[in-house]
Amino acid sequence: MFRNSALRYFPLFLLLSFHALNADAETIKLYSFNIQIFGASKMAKPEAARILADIVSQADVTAIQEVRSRDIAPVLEFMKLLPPKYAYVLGPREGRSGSKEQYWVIYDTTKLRLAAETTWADPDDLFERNPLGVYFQTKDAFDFILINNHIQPSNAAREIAALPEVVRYFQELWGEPDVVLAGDFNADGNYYDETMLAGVFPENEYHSIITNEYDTTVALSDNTYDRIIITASALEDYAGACGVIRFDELYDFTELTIQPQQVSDHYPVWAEFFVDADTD
Ligand SMILES: [Ca+2]
Ligand SMILES: [Ca+2]
Ligand SMILES: [Ca+2]
Ligand SMILES: [Ca+2]
Repeated sequence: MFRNSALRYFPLFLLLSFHALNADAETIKLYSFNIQIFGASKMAKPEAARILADIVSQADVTAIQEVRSRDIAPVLEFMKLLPPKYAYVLGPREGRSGSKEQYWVIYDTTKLRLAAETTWADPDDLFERNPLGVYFQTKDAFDFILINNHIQPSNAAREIAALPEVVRYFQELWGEPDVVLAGDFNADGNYYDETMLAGVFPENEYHSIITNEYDTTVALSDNTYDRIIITASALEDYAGACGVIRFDELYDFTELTIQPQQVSDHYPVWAEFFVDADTD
């Protein structure tokens, strides 16, 4: 009896854990990184630029926040530090004041095809920096929308509460349910009560990958400003691996003339996705 039922459940167990056990299953690595006031002065620190480029070169796609430059030259200069397989999407200059920021998405063209990109029009002016949506297709089944945000700290509760509307907009626009929300949500500390996220992104519709216990700041303070949140349909695509990249520990700063804070005040956050598990 026992033997029979054990046998009956064995194939189901194998099926469910196939991807988790198969280290060879092809995946893509997605990063989100606030690179803190990116422009000519950051590029004038070659050590900082080189570390940023080294980090981005290890991802298949990186959602970058805080490009702050009137001129595209620093962006073009940075791209030259990357292998030529990388291309990018640069959003429009966003912001209510004179201080403008652009979203930047850098992706590996051998892994991802850019299907569409556009900025949320924000008809009620809810966002300081209107989120950028980018629709990607992998060579295999997985296709998804990446939404890049940099939430305004002083208005975090209102902007974060509006994100599900942005998700639905892009889902309908491109007929694609899989959404990866990534960026600097400023969703912790004095800006935001992180326990509110569970209400904005309920478990039956969303899955939080970078959860409240992660520290995404280089400073000694412990805050989960940077987040990756996916829609429920993308849970089948999530490979279960995620984290924070502690570049202050990965690179030997005692050998350098800069401090980790001159690279950025944020750590990158990352998540890995299967390319062949997508059913929608
Ligand atoms: Ca899909
Ligand atoms: Ca936290
Ligand atoms: Ca910290
Ligand atoms: Ca899916």
